[in-house]
Amino acid sequence: MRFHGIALLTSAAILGACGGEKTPAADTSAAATATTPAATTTPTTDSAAMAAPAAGAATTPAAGAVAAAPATGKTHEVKMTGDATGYKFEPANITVEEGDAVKFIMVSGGPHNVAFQNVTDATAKAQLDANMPGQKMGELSGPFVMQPNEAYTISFAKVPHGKYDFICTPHAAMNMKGSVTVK
Ligand SMILES: [Cu+2]
Repeated sequence: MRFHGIALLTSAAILGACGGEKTPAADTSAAATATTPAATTTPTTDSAAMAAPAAGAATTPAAGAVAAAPATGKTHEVKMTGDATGYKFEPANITVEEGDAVKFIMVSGGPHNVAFQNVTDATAKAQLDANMPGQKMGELSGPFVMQPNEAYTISFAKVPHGKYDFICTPHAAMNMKGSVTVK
């Protein structure tokens, strides 16, 4: 799934190219609101490059032709903690029904995130990625959750049965990881 990488790159290009202007972009998606650090970049004259990626950025969720599937079942809670005893997801390994959601709650020691690893099945990868909201850091890699009680919820609707391993990117070296098994 190269589209997301391209979309991110083009989003950055848009911000870089248009950073000095106040022209409202056509897309009002999270991509436009979440990233502001490029404002210092000098505007360029490459208007053609601005127009094309704008359309791509606006349709990012549909790039893989997979729509997010809202949860239809129960919501399971997983705490994300970090303190003197270590960094962990609690519980680290859970089993859910297809259609359930998992709500990852920031408790301490953030920022944390949820980044799925080694998802090889293309269908699973596309649906899971589509079901991950917000300004992702990359494919299957959720945004940082910073504040206590802030949460990040992922629907497992239409996600194929299987075991999905994930890590917390900032704390991967501290072995902060877990799994969701969809049965
Ligand atoms: Cu973490």
